[in-house]
Amino acid sequence: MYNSSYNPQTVTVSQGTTIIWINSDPYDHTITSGTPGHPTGLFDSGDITPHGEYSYTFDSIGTYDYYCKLYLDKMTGTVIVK
Ligand SMILES: [Cu+2]
Repeated sequence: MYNSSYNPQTVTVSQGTTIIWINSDPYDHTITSGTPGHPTGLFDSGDITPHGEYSYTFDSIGTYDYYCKLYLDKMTGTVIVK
């Protein structure tokens, strides 16, 4: 996370991959499954503080949208699991 965006915004990984997000911004972000205002409840990091990180293992094939709950800052990302 940097400049209020997820970099890269979309990633494709193999089933069983663990992704680690690191907050390189000087303010908090979250990794929340779903789309802005519509969490799916699959995963939610809670507030990730500056320099903090969060990891999640994607065990099932599919396309997973996620977003940041804070400030409605329009941060969105997608993990494609094949
Ligand atoms: Cu954010």
